[in-house]
Amino acid sequence: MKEKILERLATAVIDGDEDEAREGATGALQNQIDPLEAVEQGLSKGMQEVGRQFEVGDVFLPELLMAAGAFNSAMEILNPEIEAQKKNVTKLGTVLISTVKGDVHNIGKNIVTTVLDINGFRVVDIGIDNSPLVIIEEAQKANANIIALSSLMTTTMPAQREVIEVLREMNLREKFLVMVGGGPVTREWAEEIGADGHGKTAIHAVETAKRLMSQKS
Ligand code: B12
Repeated sequence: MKEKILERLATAVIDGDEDEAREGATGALQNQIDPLEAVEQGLSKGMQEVGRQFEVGDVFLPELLMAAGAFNSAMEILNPEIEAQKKNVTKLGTVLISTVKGDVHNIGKNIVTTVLDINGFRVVDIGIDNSPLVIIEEAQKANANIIALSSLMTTTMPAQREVIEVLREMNLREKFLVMVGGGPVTREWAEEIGADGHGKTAIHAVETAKRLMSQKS
């Protein structure tokens, strides 16, 4: 049953079918499937497949947009349930999150924001396509402990490095922990650019953020 529902969610994203995605999400909740599992094992699996089809030229931009629409329709139903898992703990720290300059992908960043939030972090999400200076200014305004940078394209990964370089130039590198993530981002990349941590998934982002905060104190 569970496998069927997760597959239904994946297929709804692949087909870019918003109604089907909403129904699949409702079905997941009715069957007590953990909403985060529905995201990671259902919707995201479908999105990976759409990405693969796009890469080999089987689908084009309109299909990506439709897939994103279906993904977000399901999220509207799953989000309240994800947020209901919110733990009433003292805030663990503040995270300023942004997708980097030149990059408009926000689905993964939004999930990371929600999952950090329900796990006790105060999260300030400044959206997409922000320059290093804007990210750093906003991090200062928010009094952030961690700057989290999302990048979905190999072409925008260098913008993560740029944020770290500008922090150094402004003598602010010690003030913020920097965590990077997004599809093509690896541990090796994080080490190469001198980030403090990285995460492959939203759950991993929470583990990394907690580890960074505990190392700090
Ligand atoms: C949906 C999508 C779009 C949508 C985005 C809609 C939206 N609102 O976000 C639209 C249609 C707008 C789009 C546009 C483009 N896209 Co696009 N897109 C995708 C697709 C299919 C899925 C991305 C996604 O949402 N995944 C689902 C989420 C849940 O996963 P995720 O983002 O990876 O996030 C998870 C983790 O990575 C992690 N995470 C994410 N961020 C962070 C941050 C931190 C700090 C941490 C710790 C963790 C973390 O946690 C998340 C949850 O577990 C990918 C394919 C792929 N394999 O990723 C291509 C892809 C990213 N796109 C691609 C391209 C080329 C483009 C365009 C240039 C196409 C064009 N010709 O215009 C434009 C770029 C516009 C721009 N300037 O940014 C390429 C990039 C290739 C490259 N160079 O690397 C990809 C890889 C497709 C491909 N295989 O070719 N795209």
